[in-house]
Amino acid sequence: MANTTEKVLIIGAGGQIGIELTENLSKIYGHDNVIPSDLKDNTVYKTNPYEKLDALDKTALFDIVKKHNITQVYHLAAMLSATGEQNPMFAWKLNMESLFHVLDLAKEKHIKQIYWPSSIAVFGPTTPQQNTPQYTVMEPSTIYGISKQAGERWCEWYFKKFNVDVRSLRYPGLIGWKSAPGGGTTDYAVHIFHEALKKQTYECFLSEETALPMMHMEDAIRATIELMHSPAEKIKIRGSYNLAGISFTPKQIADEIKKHIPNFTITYKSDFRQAIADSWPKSINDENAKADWAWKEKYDLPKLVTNMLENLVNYKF
Ligand code: NAD
Ligand code: AKB
Repeated sequence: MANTTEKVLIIGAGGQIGIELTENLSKIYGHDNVIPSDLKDNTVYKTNPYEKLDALDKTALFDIVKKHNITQVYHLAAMLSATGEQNPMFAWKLNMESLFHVLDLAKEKHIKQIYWPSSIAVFGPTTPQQNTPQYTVMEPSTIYGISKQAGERWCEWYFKKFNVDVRSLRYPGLIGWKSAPGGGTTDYAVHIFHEALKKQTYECFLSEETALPMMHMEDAIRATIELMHSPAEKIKIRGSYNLAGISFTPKQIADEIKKHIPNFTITYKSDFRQAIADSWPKSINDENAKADWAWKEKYDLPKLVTNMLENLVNYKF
């Protein structure tokens, strides 16, 4: 589907999601029409026009939007749950101020559409942990979760007040083989595959029974693009949609890996990320996404493990 009227800016395109999202959006809109940007120097993109951008620099962001006649922004830059707890004030600043800059671009009619990801981190220890509903108690206990919850409220407010077409998903932990994770609590579920292939053993920073919602990156990217391509009238939630994926524990993923690598072993040594994981849902209810824009995931745990191992065997970061 080549659509040359759209020009897409991706902020935080050098990260775990950005790399795969840029690749997929480039297939849809063409490489020239998808502009990856990041704080980092470009070491990834050969055929897209790349911009080095600090998402906190509103003037630079505005200049890039004008220079490329941007119509849509996917705003991914953020500090995640584990790194956010190490640097709470900066995590709050980055996660909130950069979102305001992007929301204001749409309010001032410089761009037409925004995608901004939220997270299961919006939930907290007082939230029901099984089959967590879309609407429930939300008292997040990390700065990351607090910033995502506040961000959701701001997105809905900009939609209601200024008709800003902003769309969002509460991603679970994302697992992909094309890019490395960047400082989250769910990162173990990516690291485990690399270590299983390299050393046949992995020391997990969460305990063996810590269930968390997770999702294959391919499903997450497809959900993002399907949400963004849905007619506006189907998008009933302008805060952020629950997205369920697959729920499993470190022990369950290790057992699944052992079916492919029989001598794989796992040990457990919880660190500060255990408390974060314990405050999050164990499984998510995403019936609103299913009902409103026909969401359906493809990956279960066996399929995810097979796909990760098959692809990572020959992959070098
Ligand atoms: P990541 O840490 O891998 O990537 C973030 C990117 O943003 C990095 O390349 C970083 O260099 C860039 N960045 C940081 N500060 C910047 C700044 N000031 N200006 C421009 N770029 C900057 O993160 P990710 O996993 O790709 O996550 C992307 C988004 O998705 C985040 O908002 C995150 O909260 C959300 N999310 C991710 C997951 C997950 O499991 N990966 C789950 C839920 C939500
Ligand atoms: C993290 O662990 O911080 C992220 C997330 C679930 O938002 N992967």
